[in-house]
Amino acid sequence: MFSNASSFVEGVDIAFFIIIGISLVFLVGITAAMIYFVIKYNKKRHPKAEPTKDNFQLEIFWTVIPTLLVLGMFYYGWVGYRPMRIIPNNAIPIKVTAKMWSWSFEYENGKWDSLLIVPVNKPVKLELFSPDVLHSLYIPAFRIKEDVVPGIANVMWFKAQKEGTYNILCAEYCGQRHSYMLSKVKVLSQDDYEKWYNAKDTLAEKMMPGEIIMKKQACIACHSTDGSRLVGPSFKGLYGSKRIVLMNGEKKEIIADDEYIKNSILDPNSQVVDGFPQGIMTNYSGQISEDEIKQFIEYIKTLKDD
Ligand SMILES: [Cu+2]
Repeated sequence: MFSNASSFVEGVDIAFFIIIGISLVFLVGITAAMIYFVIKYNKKRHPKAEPTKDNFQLEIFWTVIPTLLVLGMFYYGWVGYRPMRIIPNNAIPIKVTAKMWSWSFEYENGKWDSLLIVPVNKPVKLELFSPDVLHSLYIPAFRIKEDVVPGIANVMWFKAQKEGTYNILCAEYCGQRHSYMLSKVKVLSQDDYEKWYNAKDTLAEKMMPGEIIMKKQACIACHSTDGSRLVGPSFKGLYGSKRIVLMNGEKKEIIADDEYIKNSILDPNSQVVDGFPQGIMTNYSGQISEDEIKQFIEYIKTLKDD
């Protein structure tokens, strides 16, 4: 009956179906009773009202039964929920960064990816981190969801039980591109996982340090590198170009040089390019070092107009 994609599926689904089942019984029962009473106590058939008072048996009945039902719902909810809060000591720790509007996953050996890659049948602990606003990591197939709160070190864990690929969504409205804040969990066999984990990151080796920073910092959630328009201006052809920015409400022409790019990272809303939404970008001071900004600018220089 259950997909068993994670070890939580059964417990959560049982609680879900019990609550839905009880609700359905009440929906049908109450509706049927209403219709029955409307017919039976219709004025033509029953012209004189006869109020009922103090029915001790009935009062006991409607106190005890609902109490047992809600306690039952609580019990199954608790049984399904409790294991989610008990994290096994041997769980593989993965640091999750949720940022407007992308996910990144960092492993113990420094490896990182925009996909969550995990071995099958091994507990995995996700340490949730957000530098900007509230997000929520939601993996429907695993029946888990947890808020990612700036300033709070939330954790969640799971044990995937079936190889395959499952959706990750952000379940907390976090701004303009919230609905694009998607990723996937890839559940691999132990062997494939180890191969992936220990493999040299050939893709990262081919990238300039600045490009890796750009991906890690999720700049590409809002800025393209191919000239297409997203939430913010594209990086393509940016370096050295002239642009009109709004500074303190006034339009001003500037050249996109090192100083401008650095300022756009550390204090982005002091100079938003004319025609783009104001006040959307969070400032990255404290999240990116001076050296990283330099490497980033070196990379931006390579994105020339055709
Ligand atoms: Cu989000």
